[in-house]
Amino acid sequence: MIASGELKALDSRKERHPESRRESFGNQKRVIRKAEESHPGEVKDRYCYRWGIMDIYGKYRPAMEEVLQYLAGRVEENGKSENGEKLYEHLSLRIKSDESMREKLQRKGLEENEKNALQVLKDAIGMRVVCLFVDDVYECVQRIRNFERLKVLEEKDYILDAKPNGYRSYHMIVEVTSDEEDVDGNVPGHFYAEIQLRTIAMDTWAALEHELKYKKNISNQEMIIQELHRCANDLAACDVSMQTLRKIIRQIP
Ligand code: 0O2
Repeated sequence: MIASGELKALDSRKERHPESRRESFGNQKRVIRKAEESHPGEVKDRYCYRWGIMDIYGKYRPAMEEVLQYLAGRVEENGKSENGEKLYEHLSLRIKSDESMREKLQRKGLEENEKNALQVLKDAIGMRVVCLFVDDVYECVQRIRNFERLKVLEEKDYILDAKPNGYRSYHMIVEVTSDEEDVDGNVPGHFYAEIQLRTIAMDTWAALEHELKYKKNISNQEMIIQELHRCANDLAACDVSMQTLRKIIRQIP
């Protein structure tokens, strides 16, 4: 991950030349290229819009970032239970990288353009809400359904109905309105986001499985798949136990 010191250095280069974008553009490109070599993908995604280089989201990137911040802000504002306890442990936010979005469009046989990236696929904007307990996941889902500017288009409960590999999570595809124009020229614009909600245990499993999925030349695939499935079930059993413990502790006068 790119260090914050390096980001500051890159930012300050732009601040030093605020009115001379054209003159310093060649130099900026060199700086980006150099930073890209050490942090593939990250720098380009962060700077290409700000520095005038378009990625697949074109001019819509600022609106996407605003939508993402709006979602995070609403979850933070609504993130306490009635007895004042935090409903979630942490949030993670991302705009799908230019590279991943292009790869996904290709995989789905779709042309690489703004409309397909922003409207046909609906997960360019993504927020993950990671909770301590399963009940809290459902409480967060309930609260999100009532957010202003937001319409729920689709919900998938992979907690109740885990994927065959053991993946558990609650997914919502939502439409969020923005003051900014969308890819169809509508103002207010319509943007789409995927919200994933899960417990820490589910999140840990997904992160490990994601890591292993990309390891090549695994000789004993069948055993690995079975073990991953077993781990997912063990973690799910832990989630149930923890939930029960909390209930018992809360009942103690
Ligand atoms: P990334 O990099 O996380 O964004 P689709 O979105 O069309 O590919 P589908 O079936 O419509 O697939 O969506 P689904 O099942 O709701 O899954 C979408 C996202 O959930 C994935 O996004 C993953 O983030 C996560 N996910 C789903 N299944 C698994 C799984 O088995 N293991 C792990 N680790 N994550 C999973 P992306 O676009 O694949 O990736």
